[in-house]
Amino acid sequence: MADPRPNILFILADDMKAADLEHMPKVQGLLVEQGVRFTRPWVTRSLCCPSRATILRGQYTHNHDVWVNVEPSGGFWNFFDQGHESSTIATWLNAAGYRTILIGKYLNRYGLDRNGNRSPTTHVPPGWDRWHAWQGIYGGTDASYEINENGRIVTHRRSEIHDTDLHARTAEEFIRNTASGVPFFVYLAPNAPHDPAYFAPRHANLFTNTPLPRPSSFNEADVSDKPQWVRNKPRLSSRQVSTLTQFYRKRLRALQSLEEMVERLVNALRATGKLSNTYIVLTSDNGIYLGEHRLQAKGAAYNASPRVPLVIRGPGVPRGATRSQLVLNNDLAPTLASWAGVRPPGFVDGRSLAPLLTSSPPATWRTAFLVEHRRTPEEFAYVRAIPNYSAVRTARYNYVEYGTGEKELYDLEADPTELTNIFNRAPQTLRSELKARLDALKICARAGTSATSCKRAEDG
Ligand SMILES: [Ca+2]
Ligand SMILES: [Ca+2]
Repeated sequence: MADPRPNILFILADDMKAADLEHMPKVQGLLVEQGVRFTRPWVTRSLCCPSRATILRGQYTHNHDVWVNVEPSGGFWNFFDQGHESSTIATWLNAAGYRTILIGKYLNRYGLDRNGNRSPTTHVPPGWDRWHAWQGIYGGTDASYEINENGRIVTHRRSEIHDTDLHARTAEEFIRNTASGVPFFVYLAPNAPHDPAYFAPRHANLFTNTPLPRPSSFNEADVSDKPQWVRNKPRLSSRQVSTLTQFYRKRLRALQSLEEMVERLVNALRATGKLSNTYIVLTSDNGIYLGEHRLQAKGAAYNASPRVPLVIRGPGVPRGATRSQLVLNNDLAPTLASWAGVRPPGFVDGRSLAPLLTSSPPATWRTAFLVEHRRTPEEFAYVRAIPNYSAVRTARYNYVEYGTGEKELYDLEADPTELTNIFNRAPQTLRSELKARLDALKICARAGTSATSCKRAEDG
């Protein structure tokens, strides 16, 4: 008998900004207008590998303990050594009868040895029926990339097929070849638009004059309110702005392949009669700074890096709606689990978004969440430059405590681009309230302690 449970197509871009959606008309027509767009989606650690560990397990970083992209404090081997692969969204759904596939990026440094040297691997983690994961960093070199295709390492030349196009083909074949009545889960994680933002030759002439966005925080003129690590940064030079502009245009070109992939997969779902019973999610593992507050790259607490896009369409989801609740990458695994009728393990910190995808969402929702950062000596310079911090965000405030003792507080209603740190003039009651929320959140659900659950700490 046919299984009535819905299919899940989960698309995870790499370093995509929420504002990039404005340049993606196919995604607008096929996903945004057909479903719910979240206006306040965040990641709780804005760096690739930690965020992907969170997406796979539904936990805050301090609870999965994969802090960075590189071993020993992060990376694939850290996730592997902790045994995390034995319980992920893939194992939960697979055990419940879902047919599963991962396509694209798994975890940073998968396909490298523990010293970071190239070491192609045929390892396929539990829970995945089919496996098409890149080897190494950024999926390869300018000339080629290697993919572990179900235990066989295959080299593809970029001159023959762009990586996102290959992923689209793999996903389409999987969708078409999975028998009707067998629910499937596609975890589709293209490189786009991550640096170096490889794009297909057919998109080379697009966006040649598109200007770099310049929000009011762009190249912030006065950083005297900011902590030392930001004050140390000079204003961006015209040469740097030019480089960022070129990078921005390359990113938009790379995202055109993602646009076409979405269209191709929606068409395949429609042609096979599966579209009406498939949830499609589009999000990113983190955002990025393209000059905001003089910054580039990611990892800091200012909004452009922890803010991501999040769009969901599917059975029963209202069309063309928006939701402004605070939603997190922690919530993705429990949401997918709830669609599959699976109860997630007790270690999960996030909560299912399913109640927000009805026409009458609940009146109460989390009122705060944690954004966290630890630097380690082995990490990239842009990560090392940011002192350790823990931050609490509410609908109105962003409060950051650094390991240096420095503090920041932004009133997001009065100052949505975080230009003026008001910590020193904020009322003591507000400071105390935010500090109490932060203190509870930064240890929430810590194993082996009596710390309160993260859900409770978020609800306040
Ligand atoms: Ca990323
Ligand atoms: Ca300022």
